[in-house]
Amino acid sequence: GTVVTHVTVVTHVTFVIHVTFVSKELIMTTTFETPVLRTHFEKSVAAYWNTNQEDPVNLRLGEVDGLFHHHYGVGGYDPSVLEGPAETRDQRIINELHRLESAQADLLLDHLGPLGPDDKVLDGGSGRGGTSIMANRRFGCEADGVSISEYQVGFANDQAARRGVSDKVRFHFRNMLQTELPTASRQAIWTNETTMYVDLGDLYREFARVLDFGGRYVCITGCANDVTGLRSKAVSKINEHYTCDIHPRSAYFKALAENGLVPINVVDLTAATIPYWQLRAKSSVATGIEEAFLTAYQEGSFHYLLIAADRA
Ligand code: GPP
Ligand code: MG
Repeated sequence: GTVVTHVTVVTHVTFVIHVTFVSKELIMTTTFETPVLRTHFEKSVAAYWNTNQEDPVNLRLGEVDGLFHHHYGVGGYDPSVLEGPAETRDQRIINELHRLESAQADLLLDHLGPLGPDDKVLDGGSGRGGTSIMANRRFGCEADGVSISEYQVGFANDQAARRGVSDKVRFHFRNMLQTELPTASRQAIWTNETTMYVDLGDLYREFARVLDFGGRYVCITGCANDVTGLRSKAVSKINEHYTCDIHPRSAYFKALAENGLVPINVVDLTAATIPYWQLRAKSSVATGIEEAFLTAYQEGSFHYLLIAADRA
């Protein structure tokens, strides 16, 4: 048959119906143009990050050297920051917290490489851009970050512009469950404390699509302990505080395996992150969630984990 006519009907801006007449038959195909924010949950997560713009715990740390993070820290802190002249004590603690957060991002990148200037990476839930900027600085690679917060995307692109790396580091208002990046186009992907906002099956299906064969995925996350009965009171407090939904440890390995992502390294960072929370609890930028993290980690209901996996 021959195509007689072709009509495009746009309804509600969420999907497009193509109506094609072939001979006398009517053929209708529906192309879903999924919006970035699809569910009530995603809308409330985006609202949290769009309105949380005066957050000294992240802004004051970022101002130390212009790397703005939305994750926690690893490694022992220097106890001398708590002593010495009172008038500079606050800034010494801020500097030290920032050093531990940057050490966490460096550790993530250690598991991501080796990468070079011809490689392309994806930052799933890129926040204010810190880890992407560090990846480009270390490897010279191209980095695309996606976030469902338009405020964060704007902030992160501004940081890339200030550093003169906008040609290689770009942030997009997109959902990491639907990145719009070409299939097999990335040599590496990471999520730095962002997987508690999404369904892991949906996430790893998309990452398996976008990752090149042999590409590396690195995840740093907090997860609930299957062995001790999952969600404790302290873990529930963390979920409530951040509007997130912490997954059990087992859910990661199940979703990775189901999507051709094969773990090569699993590092339990729980002991390494406790000093960060102890110092943060003593700082002027404590937010009130410190005790819940310390309780959850110390009682063993919650782990801070790094998982590295290869796309097979
Ligand atoms: C830190 O972001 C990370 C999250 C909110 C995700 C939850 C992480 C878990 C391990 C459960 P942030 O740096 O914006 O947090 P804060 O403002 O408290 O420093
Ligand atoms: Mg923070």
